Amino acid sequence: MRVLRVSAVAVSAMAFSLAAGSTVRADDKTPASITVTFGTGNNNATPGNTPNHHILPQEFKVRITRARKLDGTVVVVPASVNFIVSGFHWVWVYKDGVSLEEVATHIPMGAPPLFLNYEGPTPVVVSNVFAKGVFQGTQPPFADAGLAVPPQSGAQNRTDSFAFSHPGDYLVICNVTGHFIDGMYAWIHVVDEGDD
Ligand SMILES: [Cu+2]
Repeated sequence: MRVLRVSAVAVSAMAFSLAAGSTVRADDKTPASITVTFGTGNNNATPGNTPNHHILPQEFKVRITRARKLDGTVVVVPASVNFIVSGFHWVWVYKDGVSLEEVATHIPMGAPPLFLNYEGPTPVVVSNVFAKGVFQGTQPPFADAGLAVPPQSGAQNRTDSFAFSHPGDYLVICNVTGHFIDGMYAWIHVVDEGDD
């Protein structure tokens, strides 16, 4: 019985080493994916809503990794950022090299428009936006807003996932101008495996 138990341990240890050898392993200093809070508008609606207008964490790092397909081919796996979007927001991620100052200085004078929609100095030839999240519609009516005051809708709440295949420093903002003015922006630092 004792011999059997030792054998079982040996077999499971061997199975573990086989499993470990079947994937491309990286150290765990920087995650390959991260979950980011993009607004918290479900339970903190207040006049002005400033407490809702934040991205958490405001600065973070994710890594590009490698993995093996079933046939053994090694492939690049993009770094992944999963925004949990709660309430009326719109994720816009700018390309590497676009600064916070550049975007902030293009907020129009006077009453801020509902959406900033800044894609580079006009005339825009090539957009400086890397990727946009799902357009949530135009405030205020949502199909199932119901009778809640203020109106709330499950349709506003979603996950927007983005993949990054190239290292860089990416600015992400909420494209709702008033939210951006309230500080709704963050920095995504994408590193390649072994670069951090
Ligand atoms: Cu927002």
